[in-house]
Amino acid sequence: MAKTYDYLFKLLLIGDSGVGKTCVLFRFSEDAFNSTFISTIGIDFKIRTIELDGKKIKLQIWDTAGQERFRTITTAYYRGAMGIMLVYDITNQKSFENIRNWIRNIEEHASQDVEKMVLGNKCDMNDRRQVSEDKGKQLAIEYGIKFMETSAKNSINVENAFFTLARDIKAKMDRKLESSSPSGKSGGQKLVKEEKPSDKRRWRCVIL
Ligand SMILES: Nc1nc2c(ncn2[C@@H]2O[C@H](COP(=O)(O)OP(=O)(O)OP(=O)(O)O)[C@@H](O)[C@H]2O)c(=O)[nH]1
Ligand SMILES: [Mg+2]
Repeated sequence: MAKTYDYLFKLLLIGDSGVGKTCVLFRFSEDAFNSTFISTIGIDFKIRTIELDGKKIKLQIWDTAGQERFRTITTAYYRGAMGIMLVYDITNQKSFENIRNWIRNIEEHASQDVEKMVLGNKCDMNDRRQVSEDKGKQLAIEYGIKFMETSAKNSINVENAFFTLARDIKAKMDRKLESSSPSGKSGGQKLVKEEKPSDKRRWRCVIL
């Protein structure tokens, strides 16, 4: 049977409640938008397979609840993430200030070399803007991570954001595969050769 994907990337969406994480993911996975706010309970996920450099990348994207009461559950998902989207709402200053706290959570609970990206969502609501695009850029520069303003509603930069994050993860993984021996360890991740009698030989990256 044909292999359905070459890589599996686990991504995570975090940020305050109401910033639009679920909507961003819904736009990316179903190309649709819903203006009714149904706050996420705990955690949920969607799958979308994309293609990069002729390789099929299966994205398993975990959508976390922003509400404080779910923090224990959602934090448990940080460790397995290869990429994390930090989302704030450009019409909500507090959600932007909290990005620093979300980054601290990542530093505490995620793998050290996790790829990160900051998204300033709801950029369709310029008239209600509380955070300038420049402020977003500055913050991202300070932490050395990429930044984009998005709109799940008007479908601005959503594809771009996920493709960029996936490309960065793939580039990092390819670099590691090139520079490591099968028993080599790098940055907490061990590269192992997976051999199954029925399957072709392939490389797999496991987080230890
Ligand atoms: N105008 C506009 N509204 C948006 C956008 N994205 C989300 N919203 C609205 O913002 C509200 C919250 O969106 P959600 O995606 O549910 O927020 P969330 O971050 O998942 O919230 P939690 O699940 O509680 O953490 C909803 O009413 C959405 O319709 C956007 O890009 N533009
Ligand atoms: Mg949600």
